[in-house]
Amino acid sequence: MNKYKFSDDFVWGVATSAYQIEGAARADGRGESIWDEFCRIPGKVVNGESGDVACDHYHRLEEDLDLMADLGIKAYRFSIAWPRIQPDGKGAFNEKGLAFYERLVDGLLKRGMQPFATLYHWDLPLTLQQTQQGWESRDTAYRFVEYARKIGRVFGDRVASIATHNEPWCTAWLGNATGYFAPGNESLKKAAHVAHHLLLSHGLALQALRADGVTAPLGIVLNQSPAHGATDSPEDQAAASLEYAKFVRWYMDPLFKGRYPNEALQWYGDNGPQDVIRDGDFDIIGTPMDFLGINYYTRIYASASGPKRPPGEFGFTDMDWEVYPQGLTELLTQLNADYDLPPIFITENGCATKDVLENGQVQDDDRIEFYDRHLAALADAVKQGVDVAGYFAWSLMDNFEWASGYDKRFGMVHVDYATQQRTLKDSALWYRDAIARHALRANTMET
Ligand code: IFM
Repeated sequence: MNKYKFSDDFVWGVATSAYQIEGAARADGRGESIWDEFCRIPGKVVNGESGDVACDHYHRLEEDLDLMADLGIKAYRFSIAWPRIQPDGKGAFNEKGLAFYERLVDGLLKRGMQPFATLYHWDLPLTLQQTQQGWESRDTAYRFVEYARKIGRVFGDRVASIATHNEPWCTAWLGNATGYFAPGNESLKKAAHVAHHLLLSHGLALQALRADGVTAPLGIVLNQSPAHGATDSPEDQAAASLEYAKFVRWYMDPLFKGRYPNEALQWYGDNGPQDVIRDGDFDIIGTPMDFLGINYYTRIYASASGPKRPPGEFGFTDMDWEVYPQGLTELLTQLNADYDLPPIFITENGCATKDVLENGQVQDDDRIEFYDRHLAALADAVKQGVDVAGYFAWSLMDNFEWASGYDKRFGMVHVDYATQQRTLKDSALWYRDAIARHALRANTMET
């Protein structure tokens, strides 16, 4: 028996999102999103870049699907751009936008890959932001349900799963507390209100999709990390506990326990969600899910005396995030102990590295090492009883990394943005091999 052999039905996938790869920002009736607008604000995105063209995936769909099939990918996690489907976020649906995702879903199925759809990966139709302050408004949750139901009606019997939201923490916190992401608000209260409406929209959408007879498994995707104090001091330990409550429990507790964590509520004080919570909301939010998606990149390293650099035993990525594979095992076993969970998918995991394309090759050994160690950490969690059904590498290809523009490369496929040429990095070849063998590199295996 080798130590890191995965079960035959383990889902090996790759992930992307619409705004980060599609480009074709004005094609076929697509409406504008808050990210189109945000990218136009000077200073918000590195080099003033945007997703206008990105990887031009919209026009290169067949080529990209072939590439995935050649790698032996079993499942593809993508997001649907709400502004392509419903340009103003309410009212008429856009048949041409739907047709693109029909080609995508059918193209995956034809090639034997499972489509894992996400409804919202941050590209809110701009009209909803301009006319009703986007997710600050409870009504946006109902607009989301309308859009979700349309997707359910068209794709509900063809996709392998539907996730409502990708990383609501990013939408709420980075978009509304720090202003680092669209729409660029800097208000704690707005962030708390937005988070509540995102959770509400998730529960409402699940109920509506089920009532409509959608058979695909339904869930949500959360970005999560374990939190460690920089020292054993009670102050640092308390700081870690608070960060965990704000980052992980703020979403997990409402979804699985019907409340926000007190520790974080106290920290928010008057800026919390209390003004927008209505009777019955937690029952809606807690609607049972068929799966939970977890995106894992690094751990939280907390100190009561301000930011401290973690030790970085395995180094740091090009985002300057600490590589901390064992955090994935810790996170998964902790969640398993704290909540009554449905099956889990690791819906994103990966790293940005400084890749160089030379003689048609990208030697991204650090990325291979990263994937290898994290998959081993995942396997350790499975051994300890956590039900993990699959893993999606972030990302299939280099793409628009939000406020970091095109500077940060997360792909296992290199994209030359001037020519749109795709080149398999060494990590893609390694992944192809891992999928074929259902196992990791020889050096992490116990024979
Ligand atoms: O690129 C992002 C993705 O959109 C959401 N999860 C984290 C990735 C890397 O930052």
